[in-house]
Amino acid sequence: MRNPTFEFTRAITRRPASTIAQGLRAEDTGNPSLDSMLAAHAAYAAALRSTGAEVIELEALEAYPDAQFVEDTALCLPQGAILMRPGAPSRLGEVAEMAPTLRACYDDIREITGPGHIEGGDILVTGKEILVGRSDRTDAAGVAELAEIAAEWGHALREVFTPEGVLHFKTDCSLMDAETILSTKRLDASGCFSGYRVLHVADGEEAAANAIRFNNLVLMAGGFPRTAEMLDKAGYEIVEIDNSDCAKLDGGMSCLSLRF
Ligand code: CIR
Repeated sequence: MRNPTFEFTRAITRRPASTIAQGLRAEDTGNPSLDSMLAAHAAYAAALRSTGAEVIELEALEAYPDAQFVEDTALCLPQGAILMRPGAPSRLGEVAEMAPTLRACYDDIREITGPGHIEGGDILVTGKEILVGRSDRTDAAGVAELAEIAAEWGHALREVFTPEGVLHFKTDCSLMDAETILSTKRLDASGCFSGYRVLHVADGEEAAANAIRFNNLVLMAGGFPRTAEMLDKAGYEIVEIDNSDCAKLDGGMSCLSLRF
Protein backbone atom coordinates (compact mmCIF):
# COMPACT_ATOMS: atom_id res chain seq x y z
CA MET A 1 0.00 0.00 0.00
CA ARG A 2 1.13 3.55 -0.74
CA ASN A 3 2.54 5.46 2.22
CA PRO A 4 0.90 8.89 1.85
CA THR A 5 3.64 10.70 3.77
CA PHE A 6 6.24 10.21 1.04
CA GLU A 7 4.69 8.28 -1.84
CA PHE A 8 2.84 10.67 -4.11
CA THR A 9 1.14 10.61 -7.47
CA ARG A 10 0.88 14.36 -7.94
CA ALA A 11 2.57 17.64 -7.13
CA ILE A 12 1.65 21.28 -7.71
CA THR A 13 4.32 23.88 -8.41
CA ARG A 14 4.18 27.51 -9.55
CA ARG A 15 6.63 29.21 -11.85
CA PRO A 16 8.63 32.07 -10.27
CA ALA A 17 7.42 35.54 -11.26
CA SER A 18 9.53 38.37 -12.67
CA THR A 19 8.78 40.21 -9.40
CA ILE A 20 10.75 37.70 -7.25
CA ALA A 21 13.18 40.38 -6.08
CA GLN A 22 10.30 41.79 -4.01
CA GLY A 23 9.91 38.48 -2.18
CA LEU A 24 10.17 38.41 1.60
CA ARG A 25 13.53 37.62 3.17
CA ALA A 26 14.94 37.88 6.66
CA GLU A 27 18.27 39.19 5.46
CA ASP A 28 19.32 40.84 2.23
CA THR A 29 21.97 38.66 0.59
CA GLY A 30 21.38 40.09 -2.88
CA ASN A 31 18.60 39.70 -5.41
CA PRO A 32 17.89 36.31 -6.97
CA SER A 33 18.26 35.88 -10.73
CA LEU A 34 15.01 34.97 -12.45
CA ASP A 35 16.77 33.03 -15.20
CA SER A 36 18.69 30.79 -12.83
CA MET A 37 15.65 30.37 -10.63
CA LEU A 38 13.60 29.25 -13.64
CA ALA A 39 16.32 26.77 -14.58
CA ALA A 40 16.42 25.36 -11.03
CA HIS A 41 12.63 25.24 -10.96
CA ALA A 42 12.59 23.24 -14.20
CA ALA A 43 15.15 20.80 -12.77
CA TYR A 44 13.04 20.46 -9.62
CA ALA A 45 9.85 19.68 -11.60
CA ALA A 46 11.78 17.25 -13.81
CA ALA A 47 13.04 15.37 -10.74
CA LEU A 48 9.50 15.05 -9.39
CA ARG A 49 8.25 13.85 -12.80
CA SER A 50 11.09 11.33 -13.07
CA THR A 51 9.45 9.36 -10.26
CA GLY A 52 6.32 8.88 -12.36
CA ALA A 53 4.28 11.61 -10.68
CA GLU A 54 2.15 14.17 -12.49
CA VAL A 55 3.36 17.73 -11.90
CA ILE A 56 0.76 20.47 -12.25
CA GLU A 57 2.76 23.57 -13.04
CA LEU A 58 0.86 26.81 -12.41
CA GLU A 59 1.56 30.11 -14.10
CA ALA A 60 3.61 32.78 -12.33
CA LEU A 61 1.70 35.36 -10.30
CA GLU A 62 3.33 38.74 -10.78
CA ALA A 63 1.29 40.30 -7.95
CA TYR A 64 2.66 37.76 -5.44
CA PRO A 65 6.47 37.61 -5.48
CA ASP A 66 6.52 34.67 -3.03
CA ALA A 67 3.82 32.62 -4.78
CA GLN A 68 6.28 30.03 -6.10
CA PHE A 69 6.53 28.85 -2.48
CA VAL A 70 3.20 27.05 -2.88
CA GLU A 71 3.67 24.82 0.14
CA ASP A 72 2.64 27.63 2.47
CA THR A 73 -0.85 27.93 0.97
CA ALA A 74 -2.27 24.49 1.80
CA LEU A 75 -1.90 21.17 3.55
CA CYS A 76 -2.69 18.09 1.46
CA LEU A 77 -3.83 14.99 3.32
CA PRO A 78 -5.35 11.78 1.96
CA GLN A 79 -8.82 12.86 3.16
CA GLY A 80 -8.72 16.31 1.57
CA ALA A 81 -6.84 19.59 1.42
CA ILE A 82 -6.86 22.45 3.91
CA LEU A 83 -6.33 25.99 2.74
CA MET A 84 -3.92 27.81 5.04
CA ARG A 85 -3.98 31.38 6.32
CA PRO A 86 -0.45 32.73 5.96
CA GLY A 87 0.96 34.88 8.73
CA ALA A 88 2.72 37.09 6.20
CA PRO A 89 0.13 39.69 5.10
CA SER A 90 1.65 39.99 1.62
CA ARG A 91 1.03 36.25 1.09
CA LEU A 92 -2.61 35.96 2.21
CA GLY A 93 -3.95 36.41 -1.32
CA GLU A 94 -1.94 33.43 -2.62
CA VAL A 95 -4.42 31.06 -1.02
CA ALA A 96 -7.34 32.12 -3.22
CA GLU A 97 -5.05 31.71 -6.24
CA MET A 98 -4.29 28.12 -5.24
CA ALA A 99 -7.83 27.14 -4.22
CA PRO A 100 -9.30 26.36 -7.70
CA THR A 101 -6.49 23.92 -8.50
CA LEU A 102 -7.00 22.06 -5.23
CA ARG A 103 -10.78 22.05 -5.68
CA ALA A 104 -10.23 20.28 -9.00
CA CYS A 105 -8.09 17.63 -7.28
CA TYR A 106 -10.03 17.01 -4.06
CA ASP A 107 -13.69 16.48 -3.10
CA ASP A 108 -13.16 17.78 0.42
CA ILE A 109 -11.57 21.19 0.85
CA ARG A 110 -11.44 22.85 4.27
CA GLU A 111 -10.20 26.27 5.15
CA ILE A 112 -8.42 27.97 8.06
CA THR A 113 -10.74 30.92 8.51
CA GLY A 114 -8.93 32.78 11.28
CA PRO A 115 -8.40 34.82 13.29
CA GLY A 116 -5.29 32.64 13.62
CA HIS A 117 -2.55 32.13 11.06
CA ILE A 118 -0.74 29.06 9.84
CA GLU A 119 1.62 28.36 6.93
CA GLY A 120 2.33 24.98 5.34
CA GLY A 121 6.07 25.37 5.92
CA ASP A 122 5.43 24.86 9.62
CA ILE A 123 3.73 21.49 9.14
CA LEU A 124 5.49 18.13 8.97
CA VAL A 125 3.28 15.11 8.35
CA THR A 126 4.97 11.92 9.54
CA GLY A 127 3.84 8.32 9.55
CA LYS A 128 2.18 8.74 12.94
CA GLU A 129 1.19 12.37 13.44
CA ILE A 130 1.10 15.92 12.17
CA LEU A 131 3.75 18.11 13.79
CA VAL A 132 3.08 21.84 13.67
CA GLY A 133 5.76 24.30 14.71
CA ARG A 134 4.65 27.61 16.14
CA SER A 135 6.67 30.35 14.50
CA ASP A 136 6.47 34.02 13.54
CA ARG A 137 4.03 32.88 10.80
CA THR A 138 2.02 30.23 12.69
CA ASP A 139 0.23 31.05 15.93
CA ALA A 140 -1.68 29.09 18.58
CA ALA A 141 -5.09 29.94 17.09
CA GLY A 142 -4.01 28.75 13.64
CA VAL A 143 -2.70 25.49 15.09
CA ALA A 144 -5.92 24.99 17.07
CA GLU A 145 -8.08 25.47 13.99
CA LEU A 146 -6.02 22.96 12.04
CA ALA A 147 -6.13 20.52 14.97
CA GLU A 148 -9.94 20.44 14.80
CA ILE A 149 -9.95 19.50 11.12
CA ALA A 150 -7.12 17.00 11.59
CA ALA A 151 -9.01 15.33 14.46
CA GLU A 152 -12.12 15.01 12.31
CA TRP A 153 -10.01 13.23 9.71
CA GLY A 154 -8.43 10.95 12.31
CA HIS A 155 -4.96 12.53 12.54
CA ALA A 156 -3.11 13.17 15.78
CA LEU A 157 -1.61 16.65 15.81
CA ARG A 158 1.17 17.83 18.09
CA GLU A 159 2.19 21.44 18.54
CA VAL A 160 5.93 22.02 18.69
CA PHE A 161 8.15 25.07 18.33
CA THR A 162 10.33 26.47 15.58
CA PRO A 163 13.75 27.69 16.82
CA GLU A 164 14.09 31.45 17.30
CA GLY A 165 15.18 33.18 14.11
CA VAL A 166 14.21 30.22 11.89
CA LEU A 167 11.47 31.00 9.36
CA HIS A 168 9.51 27.74 9.37
CA PHE A 169 9.57 24.46 11.28
CA LYS A 170 10.51 22.64 8.08
CA THR A 171 13.34 25.08 7.38
CA ASP A 172 15.13 22.86 9.89
CA CYS A 173 13.73 19.38 9.24
CA SER A 174 12.30 16.99 6.66
CA LEU A 175 10.76 13.56 6.51
CA MET A 176 13.02 10.90 4.98
CA ASP A 177 10.61 8.01 5.46
CA ALA A 178 7.68 7.26 7.76
CA GLU A 179 9.90 7.03 10.86
CA THR A 180 13.01 8.97 9.90
CA ILE A 181 13.54 12.70 10.19
CA LEU A 182 16.42 14.76 8.84
CA SER A 183 16.99 17.62 11.27
CA THR A 184 19.38 20.29 12.36
CA LYS A 185 20.90 19.59 15.75
CA ARG A 186 19.39 22.82 17.10
CA LEU A 187 15.83 21.70 16.31
CA ASP A 188 16.35 18.11 17.46
CA ALA A 189 17.72 19.47 20.75
CA SER A 190 14.21 20.71 21.57
CA GLY A 191 13.17 17.06 21.97
CA CYS A 192 10.35 17.33 19.46
CA PHE A 193 11.47 14.17 17.58
CA SER A 194 11.61 11.85 20.54
CA GLY A 195 10.60 8.36 19.36
CA TYR A 196 11.76 8.95 15.77
CA ARG A 197 14.97 7.93 14.09
CA VAL A 198 16.76 11.24 13.54
CA LEU A 199 19.57 11.95 11.09
CA HIS A 200 21.45 15.20 11.66
CA VAL A 201 22.64 17.48 8.89
CA ALA A 202 26.37 18.15 9.09
CA ASP A 203 27.52 21.08 11.24
CA GLY A 204 27.63 24.21 9.08
CA GLU A 205 25.19 22.65 6.60
CA GLU A 206 21.98 23.61 8.45
CA ALA A 207 20.33 24.80 5.21
CA ALA A 208 20.43 21.19 3.96
CA ALA A 209 17.69 20.27 6.44
CA ASN A 210 14.91 21.48 4.15
CA ALA A 211 14.72 18.53 1.76
CA ILE A 212 11.86 16.42 0.48
CA ARG A 213 11.37 12.71 0.21
CA PHE A 214 9.31 12.24 -2.96
CA ASN A 215 8.74 8.62 -3.93
CA ASN A 216 12.12 6.98 -4.47
CA LEU A 217 14.05 10.26 -4.36
CA VAL A 218 15.28 12.76 -1.81
CA LEU A 219 15.55 16.21 -3.35
CA MET A 220 18.03 18.36 -1.50
CA ALA A 221 19.72 21.69 -2.08
CA GLY A 222 23.10 21.44 -3.75
CA GLY A 223 26.27 22.51 -1.95
CA PHE A 224 26.03 20.39 1.19
CA PRO A 225 28.41 17.53 0.44
CA ARG A 226 28.74 16.06 3.93
CA THR A 227 24.99 15.81 4.44
CA ALA A 228 24.54 14.42 0.92
CA GLU A 229 27.17 11.76 1.63
CA MET A 230 25.56 10.85 4.95
CA LEU A 231 22.15 10.43 3.28
CA ASP A 232 23.65 8.44 0.43
CA LYS A 233 25.34 6.10 2.93
CA ALA A 234 22.01 5.78 4.78
CA GLY A 235 20.56 4.39 1.55
CA TYR A 236 18.62 7.35 0.15
CA GLU A 237 18.69 8.23 -3.54
CA ILE A 238 19.67 11.89 -3.64
CA VAL A 239 19.00 14.47 -6.34
CA GLU A 240 20.70 17.81 -5.76
CA ILE A 241 18.92 20.93 -6.99
CA ASP A 242 20.53 24.35 -7.21
CA ASN A 243 18.79 26.32 -4.45
CA SER A 244 21.11 29.33 -4.41
CA ASP A 245 18.52 31.79 -5.76
CA CYS A 246 15.56 30.50 -3.74
CA ALA A 247 17.76 30.61 -0.63
CA LYS A 248 18.05 34.39 -1.07
CA LEU A 249 14.28 34.44 -0.40
CA ASP A 250 14.54 31.93 2.48
CA GLY A 251 13.02 29.20 0.30
CA GLY A 252 14.03 25.57 -0.06
CA MET A 253 12.99 22.21 -1.45
CA SER A 254 9.74 21.71 0.45
CA CYS A 255 8.36 25.20 -0.20
CA LEU A 256 8.32 24.70 -3.95
CA SER A 257 5.56 22.09 -4.14
CA LEU A 258 2.39 20.66 -2.72
CA ARG A 259 2.62 16.89 -2.79
CA PHE A 260 -0.20 14.37 -2.63
C1 CIR B 1 8.57 33.88 2.76
O1 CIR B 1 9.27 34.52 3.55
O2 CIR B 1 7.39 33.64 2.98
C2 CIR B 1 9.19 33.40 1.48
N1 CIR B 1 10.16 34.34 1.02
C3 CIR B 1 9.83 32.04 1.66
C4 CIR B 1 8.84 30.97 2.01
C5 CIR B 1 9.46 29.64 2.18
N2 CIR B 1 8.46 28.66 2.41
C6 CIR B 1 8.63 27.55 3.10
O3 CIR B 1 9.67 27.36 3.72
N3 CIR B 1 7.63 26.70 3.19
